[in-house]
Amino acid sequence: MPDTVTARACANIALVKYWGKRDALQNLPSAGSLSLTLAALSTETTVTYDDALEHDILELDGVVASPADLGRTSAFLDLVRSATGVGIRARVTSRNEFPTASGLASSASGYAALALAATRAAGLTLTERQLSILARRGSGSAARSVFGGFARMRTGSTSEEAYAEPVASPLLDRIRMVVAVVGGGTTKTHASRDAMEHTAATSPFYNAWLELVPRDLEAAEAALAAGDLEALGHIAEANALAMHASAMTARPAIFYWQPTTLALHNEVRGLRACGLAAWATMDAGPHVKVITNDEDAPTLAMRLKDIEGVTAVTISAAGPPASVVDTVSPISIVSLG
Ligand code: 2P0
Repeated sequence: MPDTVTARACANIALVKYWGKRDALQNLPSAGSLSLTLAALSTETTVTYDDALEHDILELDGVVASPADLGRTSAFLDLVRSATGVGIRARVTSRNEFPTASGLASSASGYAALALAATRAAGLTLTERQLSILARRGSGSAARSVFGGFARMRTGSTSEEAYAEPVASPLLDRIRMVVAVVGGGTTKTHASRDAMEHTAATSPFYNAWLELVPRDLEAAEAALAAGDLEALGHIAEANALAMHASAMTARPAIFYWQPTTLALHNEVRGLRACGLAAWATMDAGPHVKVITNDEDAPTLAMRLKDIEGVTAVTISAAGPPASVVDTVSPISIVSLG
């Protein structure tokens, strides 16, 4: 059994958002979702099981993790331990290779990389589908980061049916996302886990959101199949705005927008009116991600970085699936020594 495994996974940005659960314990989503995995936003995670440890240890970006982050990671590792029957505690080191101070730290890439490293280090090789189901238990969006390119999340009627799977599209090679970071990543936001629960519980628009998602998914998948970036972009932008409308109408409201967020949306709409491929999406924070193509991405990046309050701009192509990057087994340690 290898002792130490390092895995890498990329974050993903949803084109049709996941916003609400039907079962918080199993982390089952209320509706499907559709995403693009991004090469520029990756996480590398190393897991070592060590029988000398009395409890799990977690280091995030070079710093000892908070008790809350450690607790969530330990609960996730318990799922792996119960699957393997191995009770040994683990040392987990995770590093986000994201644009500096981006505030885009992602549970999606984090739990996808952890699911892969933790199972392989325990001697367990899961299928991609099993890995996606396991990653979902850590974070719903992580189920999608097991895959590269476009991924569709299924709601399923049981835990075993709630997994992501890759979606082929002729758009894969030329689609780009331009990520515009607002406020240097320092802006405090509501954690998405609590925010989606609060929205589902209190927004009068939440049912409308749930009715919309299957329609947007069907239209987005048709656009992917047809290679129609314009149709995909319009659906993604409208879907993100609908998600935010449901959050804003929660009581009390969850409001992720900053003045710079609105300025970015206006710029994207203006550039689109001038003929550029540009559609905005955003998640549980003030940052704006612009769906575009390889040709228009550099122009967009130049325009967006000049907007007041934008602190970083990154262009990303589609990213690869989660993968093991390094394995150190006890045998190789002996032979090296
Ligand atoms: C998404 N988000 O589809 C949506 C859009 C944020 C806004 O998935 O509670 O951190 O861990 O399952 O995965 C963020 O939610 O939530 C998210 P949990 P997660 O990307």
